[in-house]
Amino acid sequence: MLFYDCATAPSPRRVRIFIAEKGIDVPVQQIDLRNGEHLQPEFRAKNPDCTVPALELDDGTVLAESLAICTYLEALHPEPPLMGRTDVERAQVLMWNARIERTGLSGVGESFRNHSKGFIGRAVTGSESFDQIPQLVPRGRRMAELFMANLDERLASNEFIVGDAFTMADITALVTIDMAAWIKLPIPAACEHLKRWHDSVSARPSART
Ligand SMILES: N[C@@H](CCC(=O)N[C@@H](CS)C(=O)NCC(=O)O)C(=O)O
Repeated sequence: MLFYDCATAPSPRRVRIFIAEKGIDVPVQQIDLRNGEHLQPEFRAKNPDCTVPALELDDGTVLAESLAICTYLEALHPEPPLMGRTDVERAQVLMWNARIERTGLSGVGESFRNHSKGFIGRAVTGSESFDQIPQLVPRGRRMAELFMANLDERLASNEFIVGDAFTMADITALVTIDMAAWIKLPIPAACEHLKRWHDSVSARPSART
């Protein structure tokens, strides 16, 4: 098994945190996104989507997408459960994870990539080139603000995003909140539940990655 990572990128950090929570050892190869290594033929042949994270299995199968990779690792290493302990929890983890990706991660990503000089011509992740659209900068920020407000409401009555256990949904949200620093969007003072949760999940050893 080989994990294609990029130490400075948020999406593979989701898998790094997951692996650290599981306490497993997975060999890692760094992909230099800044210098476009993900667009070169060698990596493109592994993952035609040209994104990290990716996980190459011993039979040559390559899995991409954080959620797919983590679902596979959960099946191999069920303890501790990070994808939900019951059918309902498993569904809730998927529901919240999708919501966080659609609102928070997309919002922060759009706001950052459509503004940063480093992403001129690379406004969308992946194999194709897309121009920046300046109007998406404030729209993405607004999406991220709403994401934080909605999550704060959820965390008012839940220790973690899905009840009383740390899951993949918390990992995706943690990475999103930390990435929001790139667009200078801190947790608003009014979001006290979100702040309590963020302090708690950031203190886990896995979050240091
Ligand atoms: N939904 C995907 C997102 C993957 C993704 O966008 N990864 C970024 C790094 S955070 C990437 O590979 N970027 C390459 C690029 O900028 O073209 C996942 O979670 O696996």
